[in-house]
Amino acid sequence: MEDTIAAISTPMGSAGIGIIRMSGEKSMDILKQIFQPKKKNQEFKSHTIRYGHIMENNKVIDEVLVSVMLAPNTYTKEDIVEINCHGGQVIMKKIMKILINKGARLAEPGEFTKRAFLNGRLDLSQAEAVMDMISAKTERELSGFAVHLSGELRRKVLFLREKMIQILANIEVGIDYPEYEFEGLEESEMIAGISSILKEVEDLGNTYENGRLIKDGIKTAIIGKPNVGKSSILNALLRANRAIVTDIAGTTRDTLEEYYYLNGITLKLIDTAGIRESSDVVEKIGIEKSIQSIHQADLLLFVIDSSSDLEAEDHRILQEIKDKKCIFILNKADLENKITRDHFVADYPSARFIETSALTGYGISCLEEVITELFDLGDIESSDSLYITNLRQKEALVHAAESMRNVIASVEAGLSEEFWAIDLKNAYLEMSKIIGESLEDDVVSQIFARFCVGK
Ligand SMILES: Nc1nc2c(ncn2[C@@H]2O[C@H](COP(=O)(O)OP(=O)(O)O)[C@@H](O)[C@H]2O)c(=O)[nH]1
Ligand SMILES: [Mg+2]
Repeated sequence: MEDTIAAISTPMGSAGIGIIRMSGEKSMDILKQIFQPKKKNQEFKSHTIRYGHIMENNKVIDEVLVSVMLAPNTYTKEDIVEINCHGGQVIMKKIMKILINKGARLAEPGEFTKRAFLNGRLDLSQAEAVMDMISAKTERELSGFAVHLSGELRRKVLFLREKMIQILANIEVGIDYPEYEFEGLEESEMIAGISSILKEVEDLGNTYENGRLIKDGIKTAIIGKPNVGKSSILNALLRANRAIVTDIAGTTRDTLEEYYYLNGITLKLIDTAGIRESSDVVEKIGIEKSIQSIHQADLLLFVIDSSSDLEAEDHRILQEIKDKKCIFILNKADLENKITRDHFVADYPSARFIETSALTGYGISCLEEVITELFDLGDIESSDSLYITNLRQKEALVHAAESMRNVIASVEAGLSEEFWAIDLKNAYLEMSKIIGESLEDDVVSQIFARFCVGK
């Protein structure tokens, strides 16, 4: 952390402005060596912007604006200098080279935010929210991360931890001063206290499912036998000719994935190879992948050609999709129909049925309505509630809940208080991991390594 780090913080390419950022003790020193302000003989005041030129060997490299932010009120809590230069790749790389010649080091991915975390300006849940906000794909996703960034998750974790500590303190008194006739918590009070915390921990953990759907998208596999119109449905939803459509069965041989944004929700649409018996090696692998997609999907769009009778392949797929959230799409509604929902309702009473024609676009908006209804994740305005979006946080909550269940089991089994305390401390540590306390250094490094350079 003693190094002064530098990175290009804006995307590489051609843009009006590019920003190069520097953080660390030597930032000001380096700046003074390379920057010639228009108004000379003026002190650099914190949180001000100066106009001038970046110079090398008395030659002007670029005309720039420089923001100076002195420790400790900065993003990293260190001295930060931001150079707003012209946004060309050559210029930005040139200035970076000069900074490095003067003693700065190229920042690692996420290193500015890592410093913000290590210097105590952000907790880990907030640091993760910073990166998530940068990669957010929908407004709803964004608002969820904004809640994390504001420290809401941190406050919740601290609140639950505090409750654990109070109970722990009661247990420890009993352990440390057994000679006192200390009136600790009754066992029933103890169980009630832990149970209520446990409930909150579990509730928070359960928000992961929605959080995951919002963040990663609803995995939606379009399945069916060959030639029923799966790829055509994908194209109709995307309003683009993304997948190849022909009347030759077996055209789609590999799965194809596309993100699709619908009323604030994100679908990860997966077009699959039609499921049938095949001797073609490549097609066979594709079909294997289709079956896998069925099992991994959050939602299935089962496409049926309503103009022809059901075949063995349809029945095979019907077997695979039991217990899955599924919309039956009766496609080719523009042709004379042979199959209607009546063929399925008896066996799939909770399934949804939609008639479509991928050819004419009939029924597509109805399909979109049903998908929106099925995944009612709340509208954007009301989505400022707290939910967990990453697996790391979810796992910590699951472990904390496990430990608390162990405490309850120990109390009920009449084990001594030492056992209660061990598990409760463990639950406390797991909660701490969410905000980045009691995490090992290499785990922290791994988390930040996923960030982008310059943030
Ligand atoms: N009449 C009619 N033909 C369709 C419809 N949807 C797809 N098709 C045709 O059916 C054939 C197979 O379509 P495709 O999307 O490749 O099916 P896939 O094998 O399930 O992906 C193509 O010739 C499409 O033009 C539809 O709604 N009505
Ligand atoms: Mg296809």
